[in-house]
Parts: sequence; C-alpha cells; structure tokens
Amino acid sequence: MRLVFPNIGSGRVRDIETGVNRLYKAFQSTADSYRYTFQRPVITVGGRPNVVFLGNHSSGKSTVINHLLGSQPVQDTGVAPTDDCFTVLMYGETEQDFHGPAAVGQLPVEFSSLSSLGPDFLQHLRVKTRNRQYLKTVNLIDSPGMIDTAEGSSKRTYDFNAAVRSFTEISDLVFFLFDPDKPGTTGETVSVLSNCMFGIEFKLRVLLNKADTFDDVYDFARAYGTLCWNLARVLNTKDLPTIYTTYTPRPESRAESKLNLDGFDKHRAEVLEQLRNVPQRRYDSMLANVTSDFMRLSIQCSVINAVTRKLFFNRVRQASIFIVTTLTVFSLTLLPTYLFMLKGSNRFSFKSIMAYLLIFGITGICALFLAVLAHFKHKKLKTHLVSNLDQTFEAVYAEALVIGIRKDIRQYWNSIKSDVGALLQTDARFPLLRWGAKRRLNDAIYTTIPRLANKNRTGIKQRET
Ligand SMILES: Nc1nc2c(ncn2[C@@H]2O[C@H](COP(=O)(O)OP(=O)(O)O)[C@@H](O)[C@H]2O)c(=O)[nH]1
Ligand SMILES: [Mg+2]
Repeated sequence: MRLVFPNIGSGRVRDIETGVNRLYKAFQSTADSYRYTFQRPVITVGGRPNVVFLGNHSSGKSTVINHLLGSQPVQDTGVAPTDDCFTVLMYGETEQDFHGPAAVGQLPVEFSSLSSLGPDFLQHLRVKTRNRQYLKTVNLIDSPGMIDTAEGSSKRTYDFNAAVRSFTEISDLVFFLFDPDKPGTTGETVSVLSNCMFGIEFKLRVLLNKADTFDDVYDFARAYGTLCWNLARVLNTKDLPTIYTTYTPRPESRAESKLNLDGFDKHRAEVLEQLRNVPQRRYDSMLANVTSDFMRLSIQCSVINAVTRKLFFNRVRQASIFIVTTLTVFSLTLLPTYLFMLKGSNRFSFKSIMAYLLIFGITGICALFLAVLAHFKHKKLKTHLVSNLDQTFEAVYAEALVIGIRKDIRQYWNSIKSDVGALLQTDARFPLLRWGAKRRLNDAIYTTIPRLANKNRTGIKQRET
C-alpha cells in the first residue's frame, strides 16, 4: 500500500508553521510567568506519520499489524494476554529490537515526551526496526491489551493513562479495537476512553473487530448495540464516532464465518483508505496538540490567577485591618497616657518615659500579635485554596461548564491539576493575569488556531482535487 505525503513544503503549510511558531512566541512570557511548559508541537518535516492501535487484549491489534506488514509476523499474537509493552514498529534496513531507554533513542523527536513517563514505563517500551515496504510510509504502534477490570491498572507500575495519552497525542490516527466477546467498556478501557481522548476525538476510529466470528445477525446486533451504548456513556462527544465492523482475513475466514462478510469487507476497505490518507492528517494532529497546549496554558493561568487574586485581596484586607487596628490602639493608649501621665510633666521625666513605653509597648505588642495572626491565617487560606483547587476551577469556568461550551475543559483540568497544586505549594510568585492576556489566549484558542486548521483543510482539499 503506497501512502502519499502531503506537499509539506508548500506555501500554505509554511504559513501554518509560521502561524503556530508566532503563537508560541507570543505566549512564551505568559507561560514562563505561570511556570507552564509548552509541549511544543514537533513535526519533523517529511517525518513518517504514526498510527497507534489500542484496545482490549485479544481484540486483534497485533494481528492487524502483522497483516498490514505482510510476510513473516512481527508481533506475537494469541488469545491470552501476550504482550505488556508498547511497541513502535519503524522502517529500518537492518532488523533490530530495542528495549527501554535505548528504544527512546531510536525514535523520532516527537516521541521525546515519552521519557517523562519514568523508568518503569521505559521498561515497557520496545522499538522494532523492520525492512518492510509498508513501514517506509508510516510508523505503527502496538499497545498492551487493556485489562477489563478496575484492578487491572493498579497492577501496572507506570501511569497507563498518561502513556496512552502521550501516544495518542503523538499519533495521527488512533484505532480502538473491540472484539465481539468484549464490546463492553469497563475497567481500563473506560478510563482510557474518558481520560485520554479529549481534544483528539477526530483521530479516533473505533473498530468492532473479528466480525467473522458473529454467530448470526442477532449476535452482531447485540455486540454493536452494546458497544454503542457503552461508548455513548464514556465519550464526551455529541455524536458517536463511526464504528467500523472489520476482521482480519485468514484463509479460513470465509469458510468458517456464519455471516456474509461482504458488508464487513466494505468497512475494512474504508479503514485501509483511512490508513492510506493518514499523512495528510499530520497537520490536523499538530494543530490539535497546539490547541491542547493552549487550553492547558489558559486553564493553568486562570486557576493560578484566581488563587493568586484571592491571596492578594486577603493580604490587602489584612494590611487594612492591621493599619486601622494599630492606629486605633495607638490613639486609645495615647489619649489616657497623655491626660494622666504626659500632660504637664517634663518630656524626659521618668513618668513621661514610662508613658512612651506604655504607648509604643501596647501598640507594638498588638501589631506583632496581628502580624503573626495574619501570617497564620494567610497560610491557612493558601492551604485551603490549594486543597480545594476544584472549587476554584469550577468557579472560574462556571459558565462554560454549565452551558457545556467545551466539554473537554474538565478533562484538560484533570490532566494539569496535580501540577498546578504542586506549583502553588512552592514559594513561587505569580503575577496577576492582565485583562488583555486572557482575551488574547481565548482569541488564540477559539479564532487563530481554528483558522490555521481551516487553512490546512483547504490545502488538503485542493491537493485532493
Ligand atoms: N476470527 C478472528 N480471529 C482473530 C481476528 N483477529 C485476531 N484474531 C485472533 O485473536 C487472537 C488475539 O489476537 P491478537 O492480535 O494477539 O490480539 P491483541 O491482544 O489485541 O494483540 C489471536 O488468536 C488471533 O488469531 C479476526 O479478525 N478474526
Ligand atoms: Mg498484541
């Protein structure tokens, strides 16, 4: 199968790259002020697109990959969970396998974010270079089968969701496979679908695989219906994604299948067409990553700003109370001491010195008491705000959450919440967000990036005609 690369050097695409770079440059100082690290969109010009296969164990991921590669199977297949590694299959003249940290070194630059997933994850990373024609145009990523129990994930020694999210962000197409035996979405599958697909739903292709194993049309309807029902509950999109009912042909498929496979063949052809067109979607993926980056930045800035603002106004209130109370105490001690001790007596007499000591002593003790109280109260408020960041987030985004303008806001928030909490616990100082900065961020997310995406789509359409 030959894949056609988009004309990456064309003026329109260069415009998109320039536009994106300009955006990153414009917001770098805001990101620095709020300690946000951009996950720069690294698109290697002419680089191969990436396609990841996710799904339950035994849903047929490795079998599809072997089928695409042809000749000798590269991946192990079997009914029992056979693989607990993420495997990137790349083109290479010499056939080699790399494990762990050595594997990262073999990967293109856009995979660099994987290193941050930690050493336990790297023990579950493999790169295989194979001299197969198909891999000249696309990198294929096989994944460990998801375990359909909630306890499954706890057995993993690394953050499985974070790993899946990284691979889906890097990839240009994400195939999610289900098999008729497990069309339910429970345990790890639910977790991945609801936490790792936000903002990149357009890359997702759901495959109800092993269609040749349906007993009859009712069996098919049951599996399809169950899958739709489960997907609707976990995906945050208005429409259900298209479900492609497919199978990987084997010599015995047609003889064994109890259903006519022609309809499923049509879906298989559509999936193969999607794979053929994947290079043209690279800029869409890159722009989706840019949107994710700016959404995270915007949420991080807004929440930190809301906390900083509350702390700032608390300080202002405390300072006002301090000044008013200290002045009041000063005046209240001054009046009686003046009347009874200072009036008519010598300025340096023992009585006068005692009067001054009394005035400044009482005022000083009061000021010290207020300062210590303010310090502890401020600390308590900060601890309260940091441990209830969800409340601040909900208050900041109340309108958007109620109207449902962007359903993915909460998921973006969940992905940065712990970082924001950790940042606020440090002694780092954050400026108050300037009014114009928030508006410019919104412009970038809701106007500039979609405009760049449209430019890309027009470019693709023109190339296709
Ligand atoms: N009938 C049928 N069996 C399949 C199909 N795809 C995979 N299998 C079988 O399902 C089992 C699990 O496949 P595998 O590719 O290892 O699944 P993975 O765990 O998702 O990688 C293997 O025994 C395959 O032979 C298919 O389309 N139809
Ligand atoms: Mg497998």
